[in-house]
Amino acid sequence: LSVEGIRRGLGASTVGRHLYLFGEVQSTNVALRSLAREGAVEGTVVLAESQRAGRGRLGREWFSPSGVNLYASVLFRPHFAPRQAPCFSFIASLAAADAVKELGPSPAIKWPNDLLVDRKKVAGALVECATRGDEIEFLILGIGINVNVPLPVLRAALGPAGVNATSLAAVLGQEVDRNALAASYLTHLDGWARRYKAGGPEPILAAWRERDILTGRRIEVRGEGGGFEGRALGVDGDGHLLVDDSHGQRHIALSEEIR
Ligand code: BT5
Repeated sequence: LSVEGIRRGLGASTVGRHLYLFGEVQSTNVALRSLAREGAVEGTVVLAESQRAGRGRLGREWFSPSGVNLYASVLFRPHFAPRQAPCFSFIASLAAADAVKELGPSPAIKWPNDLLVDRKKVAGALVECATRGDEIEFLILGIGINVNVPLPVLRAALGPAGVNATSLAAVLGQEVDRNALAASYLTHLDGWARRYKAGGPEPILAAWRERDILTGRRIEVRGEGGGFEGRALGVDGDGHLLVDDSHGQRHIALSEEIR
């Protein structure tokens, strides 16, 4: 990765105004959070070649080997209530989907923010918010994309979960230019953020629903208090997943794991 290489392909007005590229960090989300606390402007981006402690949702880990993938976090300072954050976060997977589609494969999105190619996960997004009272102080959208990591390495690192993961190089049968992919992702993210600003959640939700793989399917919901089976009905206006269980009871999933 190189800042010049990424800048060459970048066509964004806000995202990427400041671009930091690190060798190794604990987590790009954590590094960007420190910059945000020091007053970094909206659109500031942190990328790293590797992460010591890449984070997934719910305290899980994100496998982040060096020099082969993308780990990127982008800072937003939106003027909306914290309840709008989940829907806004959909722009990360939409932008990643656009960037991947330019390479060939047509990806699907699994709620809330997994990107799947051939039903296997190639990318995941993590949204983190800092709030002050009823307002968002800043919001960080982190994305990890498996780009050129060899499949055996990915599978060995993830254990049994590895069968559900893949990389772009594995899907395409050739290595992918990470600078070009990063530029494309950031450019699309900028576009989606502008669309959200102009039109609110609806255009985002409409695009997201087109790629959503869960709606209408039988699923298993796993939360802290146990799990249940049901049918996914789709997302509501807040970006939460609606599920009917086998007794016809309606549930609203906020952050649970779906299978
Ligand atoms: C996610 O979590 O999918 C969000 C991942 C976000 C990572 C980015 S990298 C840049 C930024 N900085 C960070 O520290 N994080 C963000 P979740 O839905 O919880 O998925 C995590 C689960 O996916 C793990 O429990 C594993 O089973 C699996 N997993 C871990 N690493 C993976 C990888 N590289 N590829 C595919 N699956 C993986």
